[in-house]
Amino acid sequence: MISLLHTADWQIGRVFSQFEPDDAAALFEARFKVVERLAGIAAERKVDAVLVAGDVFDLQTVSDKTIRRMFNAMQGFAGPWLLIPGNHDSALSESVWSRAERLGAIAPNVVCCLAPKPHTVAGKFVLLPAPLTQRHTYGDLTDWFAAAPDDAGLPRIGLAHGCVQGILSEDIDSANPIAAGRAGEARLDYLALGDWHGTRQIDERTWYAGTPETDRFRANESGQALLVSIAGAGALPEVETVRTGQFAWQQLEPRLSVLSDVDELVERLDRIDGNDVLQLRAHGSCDLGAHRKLGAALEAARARARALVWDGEALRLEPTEEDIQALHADGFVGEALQELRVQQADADAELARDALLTLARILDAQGSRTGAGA
Ligand SMILES: [Mn+2]
Repeated sequence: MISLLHTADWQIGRVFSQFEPDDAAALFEARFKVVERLAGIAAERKVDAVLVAGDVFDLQTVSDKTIRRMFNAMQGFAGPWLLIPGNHDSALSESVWSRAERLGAIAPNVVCCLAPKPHTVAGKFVLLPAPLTQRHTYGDLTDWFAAAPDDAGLPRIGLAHGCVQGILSEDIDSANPIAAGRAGEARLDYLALGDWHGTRQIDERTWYAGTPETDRFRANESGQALLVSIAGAGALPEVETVRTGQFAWQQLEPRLSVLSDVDELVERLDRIDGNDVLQLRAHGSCDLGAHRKLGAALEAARARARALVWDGEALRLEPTEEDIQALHADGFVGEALQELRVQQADADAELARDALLTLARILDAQGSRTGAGA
């Protein structure tokens, strides 16, 4: 019986420049923390090894400090860690891996598999790694697995990074291809894959672990790792998913047309907490009162969320007659307001909406100062 913790796509050193600096820093930090959690799970479940299926680092140019911190984060599990490079951290002649070696950052229980040759791990299984030595390859690096000899009837475990052909990609020219059916053809007991950021089963012996900490919107089933148990050579693996991620990334595209739509969105915003990373792109239209309510809910949510990106470009502001009257805009300002309402339907819609919003905001603020607007 062997047990393995399969993970991939740590993308250590990833910079989240689409967010505000404090949020970006926390998300950068979360990628080290999840490695510590993985080490904790491996120790607690007493696995025989941890397999990391590539894209351990996000970039070849991460700092020396980042390299050291990554290996430090693995210290909670003293058993074997087996890593391969992926397309982001491929084993070029000068790479993040050769730098880690020079820094002396790699603990003796950590094996960075930079060449395609079998490793017998702790006398318990044979690991067949398919490291990427360049960012893109067009040959299948797992081709050699079938010819690798058996070792005293030990389970055969493959470790690779790329795209299973015909399943994740119909394109036969896609980079870093892995033949469908490789596990069966190469007599593997389990094939541990990386590159796809969500957990995904390909066949009864082949899985993508997904990234243990979500790093993008539209990464379904990410934020987990796989605990794999194999009774012995030839037995089918039992695979259990384990939750590892802290942050929940969600992308919402609410369409607002009636007041209850706004209320629903405000309720959703009120439930946001510090583990939410949210992107909101609103469509449709709302009146001034609803817009004010939404604005207040957004500001409050922004201070609670880990990150919140609001895109209101496609949201039209449609002040009602009451809105306009409540602004007490008459004469020239009143006419300008009416004109901007009309122009929102035209080519300069964006400009008109911004102008309308600005004007409404100014009038609103003046109104509340003089007590007229309430
Ligand atoms: Mn990749």
